[in-house]
Order: sequence, then structure tokens, then C-alpha cells
Amino acid sequence: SMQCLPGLVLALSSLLGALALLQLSLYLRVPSRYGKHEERLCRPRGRLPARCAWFLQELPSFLVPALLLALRSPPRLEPLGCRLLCCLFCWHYFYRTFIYPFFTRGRPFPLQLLFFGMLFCIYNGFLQGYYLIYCAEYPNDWCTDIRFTSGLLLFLLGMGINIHSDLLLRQLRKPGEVTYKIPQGGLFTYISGANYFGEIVEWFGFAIATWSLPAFAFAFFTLCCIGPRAYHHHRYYLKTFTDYPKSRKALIPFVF
Ligand code: NDX
Repeated sequence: SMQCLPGLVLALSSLLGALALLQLSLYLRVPSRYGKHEERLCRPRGRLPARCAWFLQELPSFLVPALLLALRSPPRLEPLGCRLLCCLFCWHYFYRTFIYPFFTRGRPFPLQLLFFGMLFCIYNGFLQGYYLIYCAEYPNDWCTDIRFTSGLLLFLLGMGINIHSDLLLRQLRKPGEVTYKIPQGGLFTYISGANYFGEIVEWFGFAIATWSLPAFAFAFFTLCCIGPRAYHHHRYYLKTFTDYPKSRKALIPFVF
């Protein structure tokens, strides 16, 4: 049966960090090509409806850690912190896989990115799940540690902001519509990337609560992946809407 290989965790986390830097260098200048940044004329047929695409893409991030948790023998009952943290991760991806896709009004998603997105979700789902279920060691009172409690609070706050902001975006369209409008309300009052801000806060909260290399590597990856995207969304809005609110920032309220 499987056991903890610290070298494997270190290697996979380092590679995740390297992928994050690769993304940053790729996507600072040009945005990743999906949604409002997809080039209209290229590859008109290589797409899948947003609903299927997001479901398939995110499913492994739920399934892989959930299976690792369920199949571990003997079951890991102690410490409580490990199971709780693994459940938090699965909870997010339960939402992202089974709820978010069924309400999305997004345009069809490019197959090529779907493929890489799925690979990424398998990789990260395995890394986070494997670490928490086979490697992590927490004292029995970790649930009352300031890192756990403050991280959990940030996670929940970020998740709330992310879900609420994605809801506001969805309400900008009637079913079947694919046009872009100026997002209003919630944190969109201050930033163009409110949903991304929520997601970034969420994963840094998770990293603090788990206090682990894999989780910090993933939070950093998230920042490098959707941070630049928030900036490109912001530029797109400024270019497209002459009446775009002047005081609105890209990602960090009042700052950037
Ligand atoms: N999926 C994470 N990299 C990604 C998919 C793309 O969950 O090759 C990372 C995730 C993947 C990426 C994933 C990993 C890296 C990949 C990348 C593609 C290339 C890259 C594979 C897996 C890569 C290397 C080099 C390392 C191999 O029509 P539409 O779709 O634009 O409609 C949108 C709508 N909307 C509006 N409607 C009306 N008016 C407006 N003004 C509107 N603005 C937007 O709202 C959508 O239906 C919806 C949301 O759109 P948008 O663009 O704001 O968010 P989106 O980027 O689609 O993300 C959706 C949610 C969001 O909550 C975000 O926080 C979360 O997913 N997310 C997204 C990406 C990554 C991620 C989280 C994470 O890293 N944790």
C-alpha cells in the first residue's frame, strides 16, 4: 500500500512552483486564450460547451483526493486536522465541479486548454490529497492553532467572495447570451477581478491552515494563473467601455 515519500512531495511541489513561474512569464504579456480573450477566428470547431468543459476539467480535483481519502487502508482517523483540511479542498472542488458548471453562461471552452486544465487538476488533486492523507502530521490540538483558525477564516471568506462574484457575473447575461457588460456590485465596485481575488484569498487561507509546501505552491500557482488574467480583464474593460468606473482597480482594492 501507499506510504509517504517526502522526496516525491518536494519534487511535485517544486514543479508546481516552476509551472507557476512559467505561467507568469507566459501570461503577463498575453492573456490565456479562453473567455473574453479567445481569438475569434482561430479553431472554431475545437470547443466544448462551457458546462461540459468546466465539469470535466475540475472533476479530477474532486475525485482524486476524495478517492485517496476513501481508499486509504487502514483509514486515517487521526489527527482530525488532516481530514478536515482534505475535506475543505474537496468541498471547494465539489462546488466547482457539480454546482458551478451547471449554472454557467460562459461561452464554449477551447478543447486544448481543457486538456491542460484537466491534467493540471489531476496533478494538483493528487499532490494536495496525497500530502494531507499520507504525509501531513499535526498535533492533536491543530484545530485550535492560530494558523488553522485564521487560515480557515480566510478560506471561507475567499470562498464566499468567489462564489458571490461568480454569481454577479452570471447575472449579467440572460440564458443564451454571450455579450460582455460592466460587472456591478459586491467587490466589483472596487476591482475588476473580484472572483479571482476571492479565489486567491481562499487558497492562501488554505495554505496557512495546512501550513504545508504543496498548499503554498498551489496558492502561488493560483496567483500566477489568475492574477495576470485579472489584469487583462481590467485592460479589456477599459478598452471596451468608455464609461468604465475610473476608480476601479484590477485585483487589489485601492492599490493595483
Ligand atoms: N481552471 C484553474 N498552463 C483553469 C482553466 C484554464 O480552475 O496551459 C486553473 C481553474 C487553465 C488553468 C485552470 C490551468 C493552467 C492552464 C489554463 C489554460 C492555459 C494554462 C491549463 C485549470 C496552461 C501551463 C502553461 C502551466 C501548462 O463567455 P465567458 O466564458 O467569458 O463568460 C464568463 C462570465 N463573464 C462575464 N459575463 C458577462 N459580462 C462580463 N463582463 C463577464 N466577465 C466574465 O463569467 C464566465 O462564464 C464567467 C467567469 O469568467 P472569468 O473570465 O471571470 O473567470 P474564469 O477564468 O472563467 O474562471 C472561472 C472560475 C473563477 O471563479 C476562477 O476564480 C476559477 O474559476 N479559477 C479559474 C482558473 C484557475 C483557478 C481558478 C485556480 O488556479 N485556482
